[in-house]
Amino acid sequence: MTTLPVPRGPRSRGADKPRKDSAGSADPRIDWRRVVYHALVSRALDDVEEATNRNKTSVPREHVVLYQFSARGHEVAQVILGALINHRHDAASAYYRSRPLLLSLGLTIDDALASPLGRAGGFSDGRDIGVVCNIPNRDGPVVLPMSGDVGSQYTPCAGWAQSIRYHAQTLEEREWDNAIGVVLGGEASVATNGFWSALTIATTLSLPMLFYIEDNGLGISVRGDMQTPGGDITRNLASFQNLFVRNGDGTDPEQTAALLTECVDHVRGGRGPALVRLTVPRLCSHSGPDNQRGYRTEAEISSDTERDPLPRLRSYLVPSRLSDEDWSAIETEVQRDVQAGLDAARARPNPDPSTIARWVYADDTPDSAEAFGGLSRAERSALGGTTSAADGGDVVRFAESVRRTLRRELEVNPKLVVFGEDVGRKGGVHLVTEGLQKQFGADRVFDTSLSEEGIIGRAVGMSIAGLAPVAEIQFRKYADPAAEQLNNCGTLRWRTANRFAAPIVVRMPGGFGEDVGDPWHSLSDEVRFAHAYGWQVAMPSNAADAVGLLRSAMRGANPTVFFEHRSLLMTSDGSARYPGDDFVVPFGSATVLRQGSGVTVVSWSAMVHRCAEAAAGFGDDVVELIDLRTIAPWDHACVLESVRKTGRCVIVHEDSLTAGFGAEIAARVAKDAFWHLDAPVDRVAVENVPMPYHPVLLDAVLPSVEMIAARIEATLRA
Ligand SMILES: Cc1ncc(C[n+]2csc(CCOP(=O)(O)OP(=O)(O)O)c2C)c(N)n1
Repeated sequence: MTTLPVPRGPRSRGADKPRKDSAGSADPRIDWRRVVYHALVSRALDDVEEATNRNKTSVPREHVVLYQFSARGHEVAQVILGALINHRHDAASAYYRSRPLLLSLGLTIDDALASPLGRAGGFSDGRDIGVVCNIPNRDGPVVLPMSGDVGSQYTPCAGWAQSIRYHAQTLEEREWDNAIGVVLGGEASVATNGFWSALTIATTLSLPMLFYIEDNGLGISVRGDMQTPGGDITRNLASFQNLFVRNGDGTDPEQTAALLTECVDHVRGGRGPALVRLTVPRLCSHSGPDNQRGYRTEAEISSDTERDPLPRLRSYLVPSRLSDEDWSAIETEVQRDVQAGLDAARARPNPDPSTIARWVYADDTPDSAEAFGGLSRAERSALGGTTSAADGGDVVRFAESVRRTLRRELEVNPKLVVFGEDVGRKGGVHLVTEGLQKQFGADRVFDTSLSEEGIIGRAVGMSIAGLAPVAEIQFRKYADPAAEQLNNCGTLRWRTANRFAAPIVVRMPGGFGEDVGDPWHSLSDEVRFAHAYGWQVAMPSNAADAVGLLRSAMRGANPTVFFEHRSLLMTSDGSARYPGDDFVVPFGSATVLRQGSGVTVVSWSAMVHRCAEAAAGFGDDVVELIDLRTIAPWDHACVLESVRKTGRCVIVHEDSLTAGFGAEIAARVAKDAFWHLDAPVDRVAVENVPMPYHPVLLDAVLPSVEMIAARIEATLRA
């Protein structure tokens, strides 16, 4: 990974020696020449993009920005903030209007212009909107990968802030001391789940995290008083415990500098989180396609224009701190640099379509670059693992096998952390993590606040900070509130063209319980994760595979959903011989549980046991039973080879029939083994109803041994 260049722009002579004069903060961290330079660059970039887009008909199509977002009006405050994000392990989690901040943190003008044009290279290699940026800086502040969803920037930043403490105190890497996480958001974003989830995490744990709210009064067209009553989040948070709150005018350079230094010093000094709201004008439409004339009056637009922070910055600095000539010289330099950047950006080639499938998953070939996030390749290979199960292990329950595997990984990997609701003191509602907090301490095995978005977003931030988070979602259904973070985690490597990755492990109990079900605790719906980009999905049917797959995930480079079926946790069905402390099962390798030449039965998780019972009724060489073990990736080679031999295929799963994962397998078999088929491919699954509570109803919806046997029989006769 190359180190990014330091921001360009003139550095004031003597900027490190504070001068106490009437204009200009005396804080040596704020170099006003650089503030001017970056604020003017940002404005010039918006000018170029907007002018080009306005004259669409007269410029070549490839020079038009397809999705343009301007930061006009937000520049000065952001660039002052950038001057204070200066610790090697600081991170900023930003959003689409944050380009001024990024310029001050090392975004080059070439990249800033080339990416909106969708050119090759840059922070997404043409895969993402140009203002959705990232900076994987290993020697200075990092900009976490942004996302398009408003509010999703908050909880990963809380994860980074918690990791600062973990690195500094638990791992005793003292160079992390006094680092901070800074999250940027507009005033509309304070209405999102992510904002409140991160605020809860940061304040309950007293994390080094600064919330920077830039209030331009509009969320596209909706006014701020729809996002928080009265329209001022700081008034409403005035009594929030453990939060230092400041409010001010983001167009006033002196006030902005004073408020930001006060907040940053508070957070950096270990006194807990802070939130600052700065009012700024939005001197533009929301985005290129938006015509604000429909919802803003001329009077509103012109009153915002009068609050333009750039003339105010000029009159603040000139003549007391900069001369007229100084200012003009910076303007000339900006014009020159932006023109050079534009030429360089336009000269870049388009991205290469043949590479588009790269980076959905990790490429572990030694010559491919390492992404920022997760364990390094060297750390993972030092952990190793064996695919041979140890002989003579004792028979363990599924729950015990997961606990032992977590315990072992906590022992050998100091970067591993285990967390979720009730996971710490209680040991989890399924008792899978029982005793782990006592053994490893509350910094490594901990309870979280009740927010699944917080659990997953925090895990993403921790993973990017180099830790190995293993999060528990208490029941599969309760992953619903985390859908946005889960989806963004899965696309993270791809959309940053391998600059970042967050290989988190998410343990998720679900499916019907022993004799009981209901629509909340018994969902399986694993197909959703198989459909999501970038995820591995493990569906183990027994304790030995659970050990191997969970370890593979924890030592791997891709995010993984690890499904713990409730009916297997404490039953003999789920039990198996413990396969050893270093046992791994590779993803995408099915196991043939029973050989046969009459019909192939494919299943996974709890249904494997019902299939095995049904298969036993057909004599020795009839049913070939395949336990897929993982559905993303899934072992098509094994299934196809078997179907080519048997000519018949029945797929059995607990998830709903319609668009369940069986449909994917059936389609593949129909295409790639068509000429070998002697009967239609059949699927046995729940008939598209939610899981009911009463055992009588539960039995009526779940595929039973008898039902599976009948369908095997019918397929054999067809
Ligand atoms: C989760 C989500 N919902 C809706 C949108 C569409 N959207 C994009 S920006 C925006 C308004 C955000 O306003 P604010 O947070 O105040 O930031 P500003 O654009 O004013 O800087 C909306 C509704 C989105 N991107 N993500």
